[in-house]
Order: sequence, then C-alpha cells, then structure tokens
Amino acid sequence: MTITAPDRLTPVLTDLWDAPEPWKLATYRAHGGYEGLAKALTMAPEDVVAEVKASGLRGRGGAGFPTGLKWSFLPAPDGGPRYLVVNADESEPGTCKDVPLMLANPHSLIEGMAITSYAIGGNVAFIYLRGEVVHVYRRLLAAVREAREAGLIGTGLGPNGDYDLEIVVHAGAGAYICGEETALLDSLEGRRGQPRLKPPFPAVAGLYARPTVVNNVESIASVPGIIRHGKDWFTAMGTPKSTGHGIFSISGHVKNPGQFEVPFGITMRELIELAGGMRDGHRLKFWTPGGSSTPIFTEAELDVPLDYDSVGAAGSMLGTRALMVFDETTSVVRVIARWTDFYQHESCGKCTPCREGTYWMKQVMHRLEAGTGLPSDVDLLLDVAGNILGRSFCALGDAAATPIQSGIKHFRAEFEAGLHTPAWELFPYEASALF
Ligand code: L3W
Ligand code: SF4
Repeated sequence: MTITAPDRLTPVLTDLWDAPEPWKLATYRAHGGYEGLAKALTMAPEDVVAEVKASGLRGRGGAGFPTGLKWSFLPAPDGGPRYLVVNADESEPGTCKDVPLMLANPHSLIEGMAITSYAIGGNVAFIYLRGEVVHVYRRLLAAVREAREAGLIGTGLGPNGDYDLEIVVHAGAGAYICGEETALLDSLEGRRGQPRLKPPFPAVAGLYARPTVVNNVESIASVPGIIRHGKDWFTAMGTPKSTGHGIFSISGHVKNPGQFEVPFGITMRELIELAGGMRDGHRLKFWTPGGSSTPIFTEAELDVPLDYDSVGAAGSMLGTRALMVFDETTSVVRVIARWTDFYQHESCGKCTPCREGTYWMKQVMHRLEAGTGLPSDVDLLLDVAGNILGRSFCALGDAAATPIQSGIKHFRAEFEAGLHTPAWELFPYEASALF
C-alpha cells in the first residue's frame, strides 16, 4: 500500500499542542505525563542510560550525536557536582521547533530533565534560553514552579526519597554563537560567549569545569516517552540509524507552513504535501534540509529520506530539520546575501577565517545583489568560502561558507547575472513576498 503523507504524522511531543491549556501540569499528567519519571526513579541510573542508548535517540540540536552515548562519556562519580544543561538557544535561521515545544508543553522538557539528571547523577540542571523569547521564559518559570510544588522536582524524590533536583532557567542575551555548546557554557558562567577548545568535551570538563551533559530541548523532551514506552516503541519509528520521531519546521512558499512531527526518513516530497503543497501556480526552486547552515537542495533531492545518513550522502546535513522552501520567484543571490549578513553579524570574532571571511563575503554578496559585481567576484566568493571551510574554530564559519558554495554550484548563472543586473529587477520583491 502506498502511504500518503497525512498518515505519516507521529504526534508524541506535539500531541497536546491543540489541547486546552496544554502547558498546565494537570493537562500533561492527564495524558500520562511524569509516568516516565516515576518509572525511571525505580530503575538503576545506568539502566536508564542503557535504555536511551538502545533507543538510538540522536541529538536533535543539529549534529545528531547519539544521546545515550554522550551520557555514558561522563567519568565515574567523584563526589563533586555534575550537570545537565539544556541548549534552548534556538536561533538557526528557519528553525522553529524548540520554542513552540517549550511554550505548548514545557513539562515534557522538565520531565526529561529530571530523568536525565537522575541517570547521570546530577542534582542541578539548567535551561539556557534565548533572552528574546520572554513569553517562553515566563512559561518555563511557571512550569518549574508547578513541578516543584507538586513534589516532582526538589528534595527527597524517588521511592526512597534520596534524590534531589533543582532546575534553573537562565535567559541569555541573544547571540547565535551561544547555541554552540561551549560558548553557551561560558555565557552561563557569566562570561562573553565564545567557543572553547575541544577536547576536553563538556562531558569531561563542562560547566564550572565539571562533567556536564549539554543536550537540545527536543532531545531531552524525547526521553520520557522512551522510558515510559520502552526502546522498541521508539525504534519502531524512523530508520534503523535515525530512530524515532522528530519535529520538522517548514517555512516559506508552501500553503501551510508550520511544525510537523513525523518519523525520520520521511521525504521532502511528503512533507511539502503535509504542508498543503507549494503556493498555487508556483514550483519549487530550492530548499534547505537543515537551516541556512547546510548546503541547499533542489527538486533533485525531493525523494531523499530525511535521516542523518541519507541527507549526508546526498551532500548536505539534516541539522535542525529547518526546511525553508523557496519557489521560482526567489532570487538565490538575495537569500544567500541575507544569510551571509546574519553570519557576519553573529561571528564572535575569535578566529580570523570566520571574522574576516564573513565580512568580505558580505561585501561581495551585496555587490552581486545590487548588480554591480566585479568579473572576478564569483570566483572570489568560492576562494574565500574555501578558505573558511574547515579552517574555522567552530561550526559557524563552515555554516557561512557552505550555502555560498552550494548556491554557486546550483545557480552560478544567477550569481554571474549580478555582474550587471540587480536581483530586484530579475526577481521583484512583490513576486516572492508572502504577504
Ligand atoms: C564526548 C567525544 N563528547 C562529540 C559531543 C559534543 C557535542 C555533540 C556533537 O554542532 C551542529 C553544527 C551546526 N566525547 C565527543 C563528544 N561529542 N565527540 O557530541 O558534537 P559536534 O561537534 O559534532 O556538534 P555541535 O558542536 O553540537 C551542532 C548544526 O548543528 N546546525 C545547527 C545549529 C543550531 C543552533 C541553534 O539554533 N542555536 O546552534 C545546523 O545545521 O552547524 O554543525 O555535544 O560535545 N569524543
Ligand atoms: Fe567565532 Fe566564527 Fe571562529 Fe566560531 S568560527 S569561533 S563564531 S569567529
């Protein structure tokens, strides 16, 4: 039987989003919330780690690193503190999954944090949130308070009353680089957020130089389901190497943009169908599988299974599953110029290839957008991007370089048109505007 796209939704983290007041503890508990925590507290911590490892859960923040394996990297307890830090600094262009998840269902994150902290032997856990999303900050504070008042976190937890957990919600100041895990830790410690040299990885020396697990919001919120229903329930969704459910954010020139929770391995063709299809009368030109930091795809990749390995084999990255869709009215030069502005603005300045390279790429992209490019500009862009890629201190440099390289690979003629014609004449704003 051919499976049509609407049958492919797997609402687990999103199942309460349309319920009345889904953020309330009572609503969450009425749907089985905190049953996973109750079960975990009766298990040995190492068995919780083993269950998550066996589920195949991979980090939902972009890199896809196996979650249980990361937890198991923590050194043996030495009597000192160990921490869980949740990376809630969602800011990859096109990514919009953690913010709605925390807003609609904050208790799934809090329950996941309690299970994870118990598994790794931590008694204090942090949520590092983007400061701009004040409404989410307030919602998280209220949910943490509700959980504490209900005795779900705090002191004397578990059947023997011998486990304590405090959760701290921290609002950052709105820098994209603070989504890089070690810059996040520096910022949480009160310093300017800049990436640290790795190794040591945070698992060995993280927050306050203590063993620390840093995981994405969606990764941690996926843990309660795995413990409550078991690893086999989770591995029944997705592909053998990219198991489970994931929230895919679809934006741009589709009829119904939004978040769609589906199994890994779904295709973009199916997701566009779920999003109501392309705007009437228009056709797909290009799209991003993992936000602006990943090489772009075109129609040729519509049937690539959206799992970590298949997208990698096709030449890009699944990243944060930020699927931005652009139709034939869009200037690829204009889009990549905006992304380059973003990376130049967000570059932390620590290393020369990214600090200088993003500045120069921005100048060249602006010339091409304005139709005043120099004959050498397209090759100059490739040269600069090639010198950033693999030579920068963290992934932000690579992220700035890859869209330019892939944009030129697929649409070189459009870049060359920027030597004489402004992008706004070739692609009028009004044609691609969504409102
Ligand atoms: C212990 C080892 N731990 C690796 C840990 C490491 C980290 C995780 C993955 O970048 C990507 C980036 C963005 N012992 C370890 C170890 N680990 N080896 O595993 O590490 P890594 O370095 O592969 O990735 P990362 O630094 O976490 C994330 C891409 O995601 N991205 C999304 C970015 C989005 C945001 C945002 O919205 N705030 O940042 C999109 O594509 O470009 O490539 O925990 O410690 N031997
Ligand atoms: Fe900072 Fe960019 Fe270097 Fe990363 S690559 S350390 S953001 S300058």
